[in-house]
Order: sequence, then C-alpha cells, then structure tokens
Amino acid sequence: MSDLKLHNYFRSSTSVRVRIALNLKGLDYDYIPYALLPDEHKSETFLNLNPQGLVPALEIEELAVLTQSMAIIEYLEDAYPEPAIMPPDALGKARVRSLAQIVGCDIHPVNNLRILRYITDEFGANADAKKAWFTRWASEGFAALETRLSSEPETAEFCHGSAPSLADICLYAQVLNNKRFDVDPSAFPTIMRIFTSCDALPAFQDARPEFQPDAF
Ligand SMILES: N[C@@H](CCC(=O)N[C@@H](CS)C(=O)NCC(=O)O)C(=O)O
Repeated sequence: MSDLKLHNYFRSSTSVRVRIALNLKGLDYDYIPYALLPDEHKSETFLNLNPQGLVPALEIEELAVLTQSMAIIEYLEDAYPEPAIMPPDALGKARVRSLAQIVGCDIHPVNNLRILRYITDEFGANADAKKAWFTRWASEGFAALETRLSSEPETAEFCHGSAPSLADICLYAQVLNNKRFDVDPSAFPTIMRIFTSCDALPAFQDARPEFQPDAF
C-alpha cells in the first residue's frame, strides 16, 4: 500500500504522462484502473474523485485528490524536486511548457475519447473519418513541434537538453497515441529520435500501456 493512488487507465495518454513522472521521481503508487469503454470513469465512485469524469486522478492519502495531468506533474515536481523534470531558469521553463502544451492543449483535447464519440454519435463519423480527424490534429501539432525541436538550439538528446522534461513526457505519450491511429511518423524525424531516447529509459518504458495491470 502506498500513500499515492493513481486512478487511471492503461491506454490513456494523460495517464501515461503521470505514470512516467511518478516513475522518473522514483515514487511507488497503487494502480487503480477504470475501464473507459464501459464508462467506469462516469461512475459515482470516480465522479466523487473527479467531477470532470476524466482520468487520471492522483489521490494523496488523507490530503488531496489532484486532477489534470499537467497540474499533477507540476505538483510532483514541486513536492519531489529531484530529479528535476523542469529546467531551473524561467525561459527554459516557459519553453518546456510551451512544447508540452502543443500536445497537452492543442492535440490531445480534440482527439479525446469523448470527442471521437461525439463526432460518431452526432455526425455519423465512421472509423475512417475518426482516423482522418485524429490524424489532422495530431499531424498539425506535430509539424509545429518538429519545426521547433529541429531548429531550436536548446534541443539535444531530449526536448530540452540532456535530461527528460515535461515536454518529453507529453511527446512520448502522444507518439504512442498516434501509433494507435496509424499517424505516419516519417515526417517527424526529430520527434521520433527523441521518442527513442525516452524509450530507452525504464521510467518511460514502464509507463507504456501494454505493461499495465489492466492492459488487454
Ligand atoms: N486535460 C486532462 C484530460 C484528461 C482526459 O481527457 N483523459 C482522457 C483519457 S486520455 C479521458 O478520461 N477520457 C474519457 C472520455 O473522453 O470520456 C488531463 O490532462 O488530465
């Protein structure tokens, strides 16, 4: 039993993000799964934790329930500063947040399960249309991310220097998501090079969907 309980789902990319951050910080946590397809995240039990009905939520025993993956990760950074996943300087922090938010604010939200369900239920989108929708927004965001990462001098082994940061966490989780929808990675060589660097680290590997207890 740990003081930290992660309410999440194996395939959820926002859950992947938080699992990576917990792993990078070397924190043990209890894994509490919610299957999204049968809507377990809409159950009274989960809505009591997060009225938004979205995973992940990080429960800190007797203290708080945190929601929103970026806020959870920034909490972990504040509460457990080592190893750092944000640069020390203000400009570096702004750059890392900006890269991370291309994924977190501009790619992921429009491709979430509830959006894909909505375009299916309200507008009759079939599997091909959903794939086209997903690819449109993922590719547009990744094109900008690729341009920045390939041209900005702060990019090195990882998005920002030689250690993984919040930007790498978001990049990694989104690359895994893109694979599910067959988004062609060939246009994004820098992103894929950084993905490979991340994938070599156990903290990232161990967070992959296929290694979670609820994976099927
Ligand atoms: N901005 C939120 C998004 C959370 C989110 O959308 N989670 C997805 C899984 S990746 C979810 O719970 N989807 C359920 C649904 O769309 O019904 C975060 O970063 O935590």
